[in-house]
Amino acid sequence: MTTCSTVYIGLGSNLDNPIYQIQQALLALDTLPITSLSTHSALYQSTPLGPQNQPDYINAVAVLITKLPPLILLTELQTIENKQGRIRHIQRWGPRTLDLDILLYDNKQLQNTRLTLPHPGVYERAFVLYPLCECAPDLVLPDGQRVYDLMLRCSAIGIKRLK
Ligand code: ROI
Repeated sequence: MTTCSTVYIGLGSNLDNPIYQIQQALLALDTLPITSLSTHSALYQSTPLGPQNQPDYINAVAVLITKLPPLILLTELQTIENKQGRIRHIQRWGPRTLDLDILLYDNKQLQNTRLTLPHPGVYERAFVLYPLCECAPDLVLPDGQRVYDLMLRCSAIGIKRLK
């Protein structure tokens, strides 16, 4: 018998109607096998991290309850990204139609060529921490840090919660 895991997914888009892309991705997450979408944050608009000559991003965080193991879940997320027209470019940190990152998978710590858990962005990126804290303000990372404290320490400049 496999037990259920709680997984936090970071969503991001800055191409081809980003709000629509995020809404479609939330619907797609809810249809994954042996998985349910527990909740999700509001949508946030954020200035790009990386090259500035690209549109603002729309970001959100979703909480999944799943029996899919991490690497199977990762493959499922990549399938959703590809279906929503993601093209992988050579430019590092360039614009994208849809990015789905596994931020946290229970308290797992993992480092291999395909996946690093927790996602490094969880420690410092406002566009991850603000929506994450909305979903789980009491969440504690595997190293004992509270996401709420990390959020307070990072600047809110360039990030706006959408109504
Ligand atoms: N910048 C913002 N604001 N939001 C993102 O989701 C995002 N994703 C990325 C890079 C290019 C690093 N910058 C981003 O992959």
